[in-house]
Amino acid sequence: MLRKSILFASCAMVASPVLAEEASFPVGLDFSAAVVATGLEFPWEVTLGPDEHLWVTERAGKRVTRIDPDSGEKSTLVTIDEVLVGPQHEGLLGLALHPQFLDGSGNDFAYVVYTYDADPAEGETALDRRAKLVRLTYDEAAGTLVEPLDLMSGIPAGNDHNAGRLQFGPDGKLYYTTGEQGANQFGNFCLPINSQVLPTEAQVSAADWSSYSGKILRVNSDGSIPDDNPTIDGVRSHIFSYGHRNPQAIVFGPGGLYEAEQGPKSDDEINLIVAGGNYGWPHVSGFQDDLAYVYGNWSAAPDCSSLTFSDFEIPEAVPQTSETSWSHPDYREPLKTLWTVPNGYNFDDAACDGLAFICWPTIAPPSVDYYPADGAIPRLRNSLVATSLKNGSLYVFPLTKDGLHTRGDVAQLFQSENRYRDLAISGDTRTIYVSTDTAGIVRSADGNVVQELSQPGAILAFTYN
Ligand SMILES: [Ca+2]
Ligand SMILES: [Ca+2]
Ligand SMILES: [Ca+2]
Repeated sequence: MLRKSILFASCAMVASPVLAEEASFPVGLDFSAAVVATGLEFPWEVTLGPDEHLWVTERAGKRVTRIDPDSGEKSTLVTIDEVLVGPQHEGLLGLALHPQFLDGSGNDFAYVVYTYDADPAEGETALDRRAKLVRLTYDEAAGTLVEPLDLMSGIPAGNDHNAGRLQFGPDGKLYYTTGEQGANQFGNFCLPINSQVLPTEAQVSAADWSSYSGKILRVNSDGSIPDDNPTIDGVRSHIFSYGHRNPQAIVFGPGGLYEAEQGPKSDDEINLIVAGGNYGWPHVSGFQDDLAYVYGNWSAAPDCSSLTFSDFEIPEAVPQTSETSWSHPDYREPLKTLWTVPNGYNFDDAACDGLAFICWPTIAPPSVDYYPADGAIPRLRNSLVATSLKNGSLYVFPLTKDGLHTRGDVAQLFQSENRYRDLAISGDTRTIYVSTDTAGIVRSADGNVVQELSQPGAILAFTYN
């Protein structure tokens, strides 16, 4: 056994000033924690296959790795040289296994999303960053993924917020999330946010996917557009929903398709996704309440590149609009926000070691899973479980029976000094596997900024005793 025992806080209450009144219950769960595997290069997706093994993408390692969760034994199924790797957001991202994988029907396909340079001849100085959806075939006897087949390519990508989660729906369609590439902030502050931009009929006919930023796509397993996708603004495309920021997290559950989305300085969102829904970004963050957010459109400022970006002050040259000045017939509010704060909230906390973002009232959720109503762990039943990159924790969102709403308290579990990237639930529902980033910054339980992670590049297992 390669497992090592490690010490974790088994549970903690939510430390949010806004949710203080909701953070009242002790979870009282009895878990043990173990390290299943280490030495992974930014493990990104972890998914449990029908072979009872963990299928893991390594974002920076460009590999799909198969791990025996009991012994920790690893094998590389494929290394994809074409993958373009960056410090945080570029590389080998989502993975989904065909719903009939290894059932004898011949559909032994693994689907992956990754970033690549669409113009490699230009070399490193002129990266044309794009993303693609590729199908691989599993050769079980050889233990390899072979015969790569491009299903969609030329999808917008950048050096920030590429989302990239893949999930099969109960309808047999692939759901694929795309980010807004971190447009309108930091080094990309003069790039427009395209989350509200929709394709024309001519673009769809020409397989021009350049408007697929800040979207959730619904795709046939051969890459084509499903006949029953929504017609949005008169055009049917791969787009299932739009108006997203960085929608890295999706999962199906009793209410349909759930999504967790990373907000700007506040207001991460939990959404229930409907066909053709507009989720508001960048006009609205969280609820349409004009609290601690206005849309400052830097790209619309005259001579944007002469400006200096600030997260705290929007210059007069940058057009600003309030949330409530925007409306759209298909707008959908979130189920929940983490967290909404009042106007005047101090986002530039001097106590945060010059790394104010780590103290912002968000959790940065990169993945979400559904814990079944008949699962073994009573307190998690019929809940969404999201990972947090900033707080090294899982967050638990109980659902109403019909799954259409969240209810009651949000619990924070298993806090450690790690960035939790993705999770998977074991077949017996007693163990939650979590992948951790290889490097990065987190906030510890006592509120300090931590730059050295305790279990980097690992798969952790939290087992209910
Ligand atoms: Ca997963
Ligand atoms: Ca929204
Ligand atoms: Ca708001």
